[in-house]
Amino acid sequence: MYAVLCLNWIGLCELASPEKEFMRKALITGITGQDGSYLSEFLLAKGYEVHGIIRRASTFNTGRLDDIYADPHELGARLHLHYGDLTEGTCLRRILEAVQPDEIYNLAAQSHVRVSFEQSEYTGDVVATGTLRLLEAVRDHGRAGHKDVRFYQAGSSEMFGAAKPPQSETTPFYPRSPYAVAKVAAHWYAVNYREAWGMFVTNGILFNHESPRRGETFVTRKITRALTRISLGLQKKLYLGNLDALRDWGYAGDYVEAMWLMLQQPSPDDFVVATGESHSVREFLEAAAAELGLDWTGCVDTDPRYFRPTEVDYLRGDSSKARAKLGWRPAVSFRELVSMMVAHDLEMARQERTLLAAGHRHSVHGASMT
Ligand code: NAP
Ligand code: F7E
Repeated sequence: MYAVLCLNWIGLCELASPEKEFMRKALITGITGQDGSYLSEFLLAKGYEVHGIIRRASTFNTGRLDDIYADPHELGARLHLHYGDLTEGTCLRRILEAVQPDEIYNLAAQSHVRVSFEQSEYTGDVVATGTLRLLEAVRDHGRAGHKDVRFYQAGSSEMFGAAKPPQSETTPFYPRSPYAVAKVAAHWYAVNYREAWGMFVTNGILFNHESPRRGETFVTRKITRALTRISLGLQKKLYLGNLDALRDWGYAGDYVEAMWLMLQQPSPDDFVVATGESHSVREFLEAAAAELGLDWTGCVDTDPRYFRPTEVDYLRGDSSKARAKLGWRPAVSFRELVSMMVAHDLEMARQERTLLAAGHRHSVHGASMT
C-alpha cells in the first residue's frame, strides 16, 4: 500500500492509485454512436472509468466523443478506446481480459432498419451473433475466475413490430425487418445466458430516442437537417417515405440513464423504456417546420425508395415497470425534443451559410441517403 501511495503521490503510477482501484469500470460497445456518447458522458459524471470499443475506419469516427476525449497520456484520463468489432470474438476476449469491467453495455449494431433489408446477413452477424460472441466471452471470463460482470443488452421496440400498441414487456414480439429479427435473437440469447448460466444480463427494450447527435439518415434528424437548410436557402427539397408511421420518440439523454439504472438493480430483468406518447412522421415534420415558421408542404416530396418492404406502423410503449422499479421517467417532451434538434441544426446550417458566403466550399454528407 505504501508503494502504491508513493507512486501515486509522485504521479508515476496513476493506474495503481487507490481511487482507481475502487473506480467502477464500464465497457461500452458502440461507444461512437448516439447512445454510446451520451452514456459515456453519463458514466464519467458518475465517476466511472469508461472503456469503449471502436471500429477501425479510414476516416475519424469519434466525432461524438470529441468533447469528452482526453489524451490517455494525460493524468486522470478516464475514457479509453480499444479497437475491436462484434464480428470478431478474439478481440472481444482480449479487451475483456485487459479492461476487467464491472459493467458492459452492448450498444453496437448495424442499427438502420431500412439498410438491414439490403445487408441482412451482415446485420444478423453483428446484431444477433455479435451479441452471442460477447455473451460467450463474458461467460468464459467469469469461468476463468474474474469478477462478475453486469451486462446490458440494447433491445429495441422494433422487436414488437406488428404487435398492437401499447407494447410492454409481456407483449409478444412480431419483428418486421432483418434488424428486428436479429434483435429478437439477441434478446433471447440474453435471456438464455441469464437462465442457463446465472449471468447478470438485462434487456432494455428501448423505443425510438433521438437527439442532435442522432445519425443523419434516421427520419427525425433527416427532417431537422433538411428543414433548417431549406429555411436558409441552402437546399430546395426533402424526400421522405411513409409519413403515416407512428413512433414513440424520446430523448436519448434521458434513455441512457435508464440503461444504467437497470444494471444497478439487485437482479437482472427486462424493461421497456418509452414516453407512452406517439406521433406520426408527418407530425414531427409539422412540429419542426412550425419551429422555423416554414410551410413544409411545398418542399417535401415522397420517394418510394424510402418505403420499407414491411413497415412497422404503430409503436407506443408502456414503461410502467421501468417507472415503478427503476424510478425512471423521461424529462424531455416531444415538443422540447423537436425544438432542441431544430435549434442545433439551425446553428449548423448558419455556419454552413457563413462559410459559403465567405467563399469556402462546404459539402453535406449523406444528404441523399436513407
Ligand atoms: P448508432 O448511432 O447507429 O450507433 C451504433 C454503434 O455501433 C456505432 O458506434 C457503430 O460504430 C457501432 N457498430 C456498428 N457495427 C459494429 C460492429 N460490427 N462492431 C462494433 N461496433 C459496431 O445507434 P444508437 O442509436 O446509438 O443505438 C445504440 C443501440 O441501441 C443499437 O444497438 C441500436 O440498435 C439500439 N437501439 C437504438 C434505438 C434508438 O432509437 N436510437 C432504439 C432502440 C434500440 P461506427 O460509429 O463505427 O459506425
Ligand atoms: O424511421 C419512416 C420509416 O429510420 C422511423 C433505429 O434507431 O428506432 C430506429 O428505427 C419511421 C419509419 O427509425 C423516411 O418508414 C419515412 O416508419 O428514423 P427511422 P426506425 O426504423 O424506427 C428503432 C427503435 C431502432 O431500434 C433502430 O435502431 O420513419 N420514414 N421517411 C423514414 N425513415 C427514414 N430513415 N428515412 C426516410 O426518409
